[in-house]
Amino acid sequence: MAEIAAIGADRTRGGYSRHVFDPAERELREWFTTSAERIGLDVDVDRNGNIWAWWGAPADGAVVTGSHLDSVPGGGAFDGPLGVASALAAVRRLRGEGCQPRKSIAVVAFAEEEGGRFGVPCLGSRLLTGAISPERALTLTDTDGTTFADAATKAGFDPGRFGKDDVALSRIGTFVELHVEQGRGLIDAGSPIAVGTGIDPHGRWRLSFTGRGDHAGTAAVADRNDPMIPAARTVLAARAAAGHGPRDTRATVGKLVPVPGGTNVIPARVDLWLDSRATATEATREAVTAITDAARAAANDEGCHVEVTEESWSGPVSFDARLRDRLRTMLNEPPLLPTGAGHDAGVLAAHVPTAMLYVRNPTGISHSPAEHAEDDDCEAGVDALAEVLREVSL
Ligand code: HGY
Ligand code: MN
Ligand code: MN
Ligand code: MN
Repeated sequence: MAEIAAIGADRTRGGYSRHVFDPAERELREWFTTSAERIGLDVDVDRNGNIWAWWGAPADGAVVTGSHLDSVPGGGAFDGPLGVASALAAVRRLRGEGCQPRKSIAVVAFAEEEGGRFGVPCLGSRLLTGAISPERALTLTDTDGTTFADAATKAGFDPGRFGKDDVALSRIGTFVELHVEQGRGLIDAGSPIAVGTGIDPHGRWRLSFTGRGDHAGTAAVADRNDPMIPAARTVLAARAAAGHGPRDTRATVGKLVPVPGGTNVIPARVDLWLDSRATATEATREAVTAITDAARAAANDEGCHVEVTEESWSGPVSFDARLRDRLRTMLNEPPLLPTGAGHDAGVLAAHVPTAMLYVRNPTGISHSPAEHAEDDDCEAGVDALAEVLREVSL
């Protein structure tokens, strides 16, 4: 992890900003390729921008491990890269021990897991599995208006080849993702590692409020149609729809963009993005309905209009019970951990036997520079992953 500590450091927001095909992420891709080749793996980039490092010929039924290299804006150092670095370290250890796996082993880094640039999470694994159409993916745009197609072309990919990759998918016999924990479960359990049970359903919605832009100093309030007002009421409605416990319904507005965005300008439009999650689909959907109903009522009160668009949905995930229990047995019964955080493992779980390992985060905070993992807990994660790869590849 130290080797990449300077890549994508965000001087203005703190933490790291590493987004698909941007300079920082491309530097991380180079780090991954160099590190993998240094331990004797063969690196291959698939048509959807995911990078694969192979120990043994790419063959069906391989044991695959890995995670992602990209981050949220101003994110922590461990979310994603810890899984990739631990996978490389585990493979290096097994090779150093002279391990002779019967199945090929691959380390993968999936593209745009956070959706930090183009808005849809797990874009690389969704493209691989067909969970998103290439048509929709290629037209996604970033805040500069650059399309995913243009960014991919600039990075040397052929947009015409993006899409479901049955060959790559058939090669995955088992997928195990190691990830820093994004919560307090392992702090409370007093354990360095845990085995994942599943992922809460969650989605992202874009709400665009349109009103009438005007001058902040001359437009009387009585005459205003200010989209910031219904946007602000929607933020409060999100909090009102959420529960307060760690496994209750969650609703978050982390991104709100007034247009044009001048201090002395009543915005013409305000876009906000809602992230909602719960342990059950119904609860998530109920929260979103309550929030969008409140948004429409607030827009109406202010003489504004609101357009609601579902940008992504990830249904509830339960990891393969047999594989989960097999990992638990071989790792001396570490705690089991549900999570509200999405992962590429959540996308793959619908297609191949999938498991997750978590490493303790002593702050319990993630998607923030405060995210952390201690060296000896990271070591425990590599020990566990090496054990799993050794067992599952025999
Ligand atoms: O948003 C998430 O849950 C994940 O970090 N992509
Ligand atoms: Mn994340
Ligand atoms: Mn992650
Ligand atoms: Mn003026």
